[in-house]
Amino acid sequence: GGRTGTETGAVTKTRPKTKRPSLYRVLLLNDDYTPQEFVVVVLQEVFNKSHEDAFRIMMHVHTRGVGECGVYPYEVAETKVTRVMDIARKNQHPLQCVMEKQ
Ligand code: TYC
Repeated sequence: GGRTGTETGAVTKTRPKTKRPSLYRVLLLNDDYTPQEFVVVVLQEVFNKSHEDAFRIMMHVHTRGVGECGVYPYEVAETKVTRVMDIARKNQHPLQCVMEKQ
């Protein structure tokens, strides 16, 4: 921590104010039309998952309706959501990806 002199000459202790970035969960939503293998490839490419982990996450979303792809600082999460939505739209799949504060 630091020490700061005040007007009166008193010396007060201060805390180091290094605020950690807020974290956001990136979620994939199920739908009836996006092919399973497409979702697996997206999870591998955008979220750097192994094929095994990607398949597990895809099946979780498929059966439960929603699932977590990862937890990231705001800007990283936002970029991943945008990448997923762009790839889905380009391939004309209705796949939805959202983020929420953890
Ligand atoms: N439910 C889709 C199907 O049966 C597969 C799927 C899984 C779609 C996960 C979206 O986020 C998703 N083809």
